Amino acid sequence: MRRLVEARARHLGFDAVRVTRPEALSNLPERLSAWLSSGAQGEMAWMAERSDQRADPRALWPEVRSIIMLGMNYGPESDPLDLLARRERGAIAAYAQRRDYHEVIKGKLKELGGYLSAKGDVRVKVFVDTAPVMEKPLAAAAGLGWQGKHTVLISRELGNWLLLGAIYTSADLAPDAPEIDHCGSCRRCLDACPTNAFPAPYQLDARRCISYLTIEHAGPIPAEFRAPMGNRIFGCDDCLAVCPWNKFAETAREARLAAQADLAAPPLAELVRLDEAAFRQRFSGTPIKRTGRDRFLRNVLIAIGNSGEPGLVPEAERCLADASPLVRAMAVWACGRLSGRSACSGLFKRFGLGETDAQVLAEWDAVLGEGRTGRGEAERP
Ligand code: B12
Ligand code: SF4
Ligand code: SF4
Repeated sequence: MRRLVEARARHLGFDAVRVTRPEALSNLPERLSAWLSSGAQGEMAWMAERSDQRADPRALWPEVRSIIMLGMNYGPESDPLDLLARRERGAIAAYAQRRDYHEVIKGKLKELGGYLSAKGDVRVKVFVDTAPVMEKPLAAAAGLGWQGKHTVLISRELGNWLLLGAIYTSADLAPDAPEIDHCGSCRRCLDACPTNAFPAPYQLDARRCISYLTIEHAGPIPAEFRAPMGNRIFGCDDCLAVCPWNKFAETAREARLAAQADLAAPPLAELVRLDEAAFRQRFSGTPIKRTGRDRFLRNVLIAIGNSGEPGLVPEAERCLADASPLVRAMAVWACGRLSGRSACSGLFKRFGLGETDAQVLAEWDAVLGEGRTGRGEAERP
């Protein structure tokens, strides 16, 4: 049965397949609860909901006897770090420059699950990303790779450009041995992080991670992270890109995960002009649609503020009149960075005098100097 499943998985386009047992993860409840009680999950309240099920596959589904862990390679064609110097362009994380992997992998997991159930009295449940399942520790227990100091799963054969999926099954399948840690004394990923998001090796404080800030976080991005974001407008690949184990990585072989050329280095000047309809049309079927237009423009405006490009000043100024307070707030920041305080005094008279949103006014205050917007103490957020 195991051999058949493996062959079928490869035929479906998975690059790695291994098996573990639910009882293999004995230390997960403590590790997950330590992470949650430190608050590292930020606004991702769903990480704490059903945490008992997340940390123990049997609590999610008591029938589970074996867990098939699958990996699909999405190795980028060029080094993602190269794009960070092109400041008038937006840098989108490699996984998001292609079709939404949830759709691609879920379809294949269902096919594999169906194949398994057809072999006898076997029940299956398939998961990718969104269920309360800890895919990285499960994949490590199954020997697919190990969790590096950046916490992402690395395979000796494929590097760290791997997306994961899981099949819980009632079938008894022979488990694989877990992979051991091959990080050694290396700490390249920890040193590469632009926002110091690792309080210690193997631990990530999501609240400081650009991936979290640009995708999961809802409001204005805290000021201390805006400059380090550079031109990263959706996710971040820095800690992944520097890992030496990528020397074995190959480019994605699954055709549906091929990178889309127009997402490789999109001009910020183009992205900042997207309205709701154009945003939906441009990013339909990709992971980017998830943030919605306003949050995406928030990220683009931060990149514009970091660009140092005088040509982008009119674009940032136009957004001072945007209907979304979040976009207006980041437009104020971008104008402050590009044009400086005295130019912004004039802009405040044109765009800011009728402003009522507390977040936007706080950004004007930060650019013009406390109290320059004429608000009293009681009005400040
Ligand atoms: C929440 C989440 C995030 C959050 C938090 C990330 C995180 N590290 O937890 C944010 C939004 C920041 C994020 C970012 C990214 N994510 Co994400 N994310 C998830 C999600 C939904 C849950 C992860 C989770 O359970 N976190 C909770 C913490 C507690 O788990 P943990 O990292 O395993 O923590 C372990 C360590 O701290 C360890 N530990 C603690 N102390 C010690 C001490 C020692 C000595 C050791 C050895 C270990 C150790 O124990 C903990 C438990 O195992 C998974 C999908 C899923 N359902 O699993 C995808 C997932 C992890 N993400 C993925 C990806 C691709 C990314 C990004 C690369 C996207 C991008 N380019 O922007 C970045 C990578 C950032 C990074 N360095 O992690 C992939 C990773 C694939 C892989 N090869 O591992 C996943 C698996 C999605 C998928 N289906 O493919 N993500
Ligand atoms: S994804 Fe970027 S910000 Fe997040 S931990 Fe890695 S390097 Fe740091
Ligand atoms: S960069 Fe070095 S420390 Fe970080 S995950 Fe890769 S091997 Fe481990």
